Amino acid sequence: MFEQYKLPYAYDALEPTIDALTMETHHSKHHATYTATFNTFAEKAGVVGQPVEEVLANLDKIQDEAVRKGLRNNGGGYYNHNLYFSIMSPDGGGEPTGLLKEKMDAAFGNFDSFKEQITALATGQFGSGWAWMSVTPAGELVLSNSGNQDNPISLGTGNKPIFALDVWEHAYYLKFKNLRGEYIKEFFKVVDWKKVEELYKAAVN
Ligand code: MN3
Repeated sequence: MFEQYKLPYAYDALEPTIDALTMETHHSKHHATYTATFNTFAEKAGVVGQPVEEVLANLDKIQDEAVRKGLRNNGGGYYNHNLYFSIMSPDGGGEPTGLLKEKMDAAFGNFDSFKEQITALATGQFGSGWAWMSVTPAGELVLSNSGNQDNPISLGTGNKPIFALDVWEHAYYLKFKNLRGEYIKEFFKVVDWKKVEELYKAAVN
């Protein structure tokens, strides 16, 4: 059984940046459904017990097309939201520090430049999808975007995501309506950079 990520904060804890109804719907409806459906397909594929990363990295080994598609979409939805919810915090915001700051400045110039680049990827993602910061096998940071519930693992890049920005409309529509750019600008107020740094360190170990 793949367990849904349990939020370490209340649904209203990210107010006013992310409103309580959006958080509750996102976690208790959307993510709960991805998790349940992923478990159904994981059983069909016989991959229960494997880490989700391994399942997503080995989709091409699944023969049955419907099962492969089910794992890609729902395993992706499961993994992506686990990461997204875990890098937000009521104590978030500000800028990266320590090793993460060093690495991000080396890769993107400075924090403002990082924000510009990831914002361009997130606003430029046509339709539903995600923007990512990931760690390459060489330990370098790279940015990307992807459609639907794809991610750098399921796309076979070999990179490990450490930062996920959900730009499906369900992530912002109740509060921000069609203004994806406004949501992205606000999102940075709740990013837990300490958590992202932890994920960076785990990814390079
Ligand atoms: Mn979502």
